[in-house]
Amino acid sequence: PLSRSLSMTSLSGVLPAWEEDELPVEDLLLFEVAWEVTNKVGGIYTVIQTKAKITVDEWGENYYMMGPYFEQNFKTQVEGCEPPNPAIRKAMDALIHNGCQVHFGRWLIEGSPYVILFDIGSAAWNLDRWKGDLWQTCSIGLPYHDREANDSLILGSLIAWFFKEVSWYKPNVIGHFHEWQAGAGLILSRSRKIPMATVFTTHATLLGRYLCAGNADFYNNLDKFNIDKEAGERQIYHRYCLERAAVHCAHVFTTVSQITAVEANHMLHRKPDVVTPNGLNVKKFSAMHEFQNLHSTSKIRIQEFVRGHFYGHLDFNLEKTLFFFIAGRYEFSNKGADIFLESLSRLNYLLRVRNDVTVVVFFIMPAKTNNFNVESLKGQAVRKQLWDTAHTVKEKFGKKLYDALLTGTIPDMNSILDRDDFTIMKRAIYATQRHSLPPVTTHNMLDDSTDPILSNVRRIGLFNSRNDRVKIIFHPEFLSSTSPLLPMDYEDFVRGCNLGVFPSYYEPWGYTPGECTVMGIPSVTTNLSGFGCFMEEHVSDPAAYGIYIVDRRFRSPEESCNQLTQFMFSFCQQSRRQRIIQRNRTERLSDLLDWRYLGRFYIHARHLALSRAFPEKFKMDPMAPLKTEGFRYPRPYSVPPSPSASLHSTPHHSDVEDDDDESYDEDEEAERDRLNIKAPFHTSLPTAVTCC
Ligand code: G6P
Ligand code: 1S3
Repeated sequence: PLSRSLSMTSLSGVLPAWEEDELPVEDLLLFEVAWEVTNKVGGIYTVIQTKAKITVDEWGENYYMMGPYFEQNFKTQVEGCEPPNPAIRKAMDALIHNGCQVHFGRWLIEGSPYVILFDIGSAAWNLDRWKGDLWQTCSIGLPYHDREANDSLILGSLIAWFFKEVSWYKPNVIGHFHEWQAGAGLILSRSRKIPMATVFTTHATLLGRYLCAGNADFYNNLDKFNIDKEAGERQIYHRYCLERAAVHCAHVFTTVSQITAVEANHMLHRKPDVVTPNGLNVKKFSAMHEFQNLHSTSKIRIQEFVRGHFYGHLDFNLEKTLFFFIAGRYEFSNKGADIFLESLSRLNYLLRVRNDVTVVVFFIMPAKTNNFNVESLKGQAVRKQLWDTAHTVKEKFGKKLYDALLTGTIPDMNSILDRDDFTIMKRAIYATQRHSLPPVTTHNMLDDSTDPILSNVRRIGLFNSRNDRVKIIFHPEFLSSTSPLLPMDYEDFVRGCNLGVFPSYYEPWGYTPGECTVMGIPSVTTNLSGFGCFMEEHVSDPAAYGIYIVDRRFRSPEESCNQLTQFMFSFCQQSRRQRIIQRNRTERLSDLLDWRYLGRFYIHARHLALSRAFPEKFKMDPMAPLKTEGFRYPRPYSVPPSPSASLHSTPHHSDVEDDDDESYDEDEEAERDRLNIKAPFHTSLPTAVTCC
């Protein structure tokens, strides 16, 4: 049993002081429940996986994550062990003795949190009974055919049962449930009056996602939707009921951004109590320029791939080629791939008329495929052959040169290569001839004719022809370092790119631009994404820091396309030195996205839940809620007031592309900015923040 006093001032110095005299808390346990614990499906996995370290640091042995058991995931990610807490062991045994399999171990990620994983299949024989319980308790009926909803009910029933068993030992329990798939556990625990504090976090609303994907003018009609009817028409009424019931049963309801808070208020009819923005586990390098060096080495690897992919058409200068990318779940319009393609066609026109830069754009979005296509694989094989040929000739040349020098002569350069050497070189060059254009997609698509990206590429005519200054590569599979085509993992790939472009229409948070930011890579986001709004709130002149925010809220799609085109075109007009300086600024924002700063909002949500569930034991000052408002990164020292002007007048502006001595002015600027900016977790929110 633990003995823990809730003195939160020691954690962050931020939260209102707890009345410690009244809070000798014994046996306080935190359980975090999500479908994505050890099970990567989407963004929630990133949240819980990156947050684990700070939560373990705070809670130690009293923190447990709970989710579904999948044999393969367990074998590859979890080290099985015995639960250290007897209450947990006994609760697990109660389920196991009734035929339900429960597994325990340490998740092998940073922080090594304990995980309790429930085998859905082993308990499936209870499904009909548990469906009956759900119906009796809250009149929610689950249809036979919805496997995902049925599985979430099994998980929820097992978890509520587990909490019931734990409650015999009378600990103080906090259950934090993520997203509707974990909602049943919360609903059942509350309806069975298990004494525990509950938090429910939604990372998106079911209806919001569906309505946006259906091209509704969502944000202008938030208050006009008949939500029950909309859910019914989309055949998600039962899921929406689970989600809404969980939201209303929770002591504390949170969501990941302000924009989703507004959405939740309309779609779920409850205003979130706390906004819990998503953070990352930021790693700082001891050498300040290390991330720039990593950009350089990763970029070289991408250049190699591009050399192969465009063999026979390499009539553009790779030194003047920029790499843009979009990545994520393949939701064509929700993720903004529609306006991105439209803007690329406009950018292509502008670059053809006014610039010598080439842009290679990667679309990394998984779709149904039948593996890599032959043309893409051949490209890499041809590149390899050219490399081998060059290497062979170089070796022979080097040996002859060496022999000549040994005899004290300078060889005749015209005869140092013989006919055979020329023959192999010519044969290698002939092999690079191709009769088709470099392929747009790297894989054989199963739905080639109806695929939205390919259909739009056909419409705008960006076929990688010689005249195009914008080239497209659609890689419809997530990246892997074991790929025979582009052997890089996602992180290395992002580091090697110049700009991430994420012009989402529906994006409750959006990890992709955040991941770019902590690696010092500029990105485009929107004021409809949680991340974009967060940056708008906390950074003066985000574009100067390499965060371009497209207005998709108050402008028409046409205007948003023009704005996105303009952002990309301005980016292309920067010199290398300006890009280097901008990357340094981007990277400086990473403190703002660090869980060490953002974790405090989770702490606040938990405290609020405790004070609501057990008001006699836990008290909070209701007049001092934690806010994210207040902190703002000032405009970088050297940037003039207009963001567009800032692109052309950063210090020591040079148009010379290979002018990449980054040491002088950016260090000076960094020093000035450091004096100007107080990193957020050196200050204490909400009162002692640095304001502009
Ligand atoms: C980093 C490296 C430089 C390199 C530059 C390329 O800053 O430290 O040596 O020249 O990246 O930047 P670019 O924006 O052209 O990819
Ligand atoms: C959701 O995942 P998504 O890509 O379906 O949750 C993520 C984590 O909170 C969030 O970043 C994203 O915007 C949501 O959409």
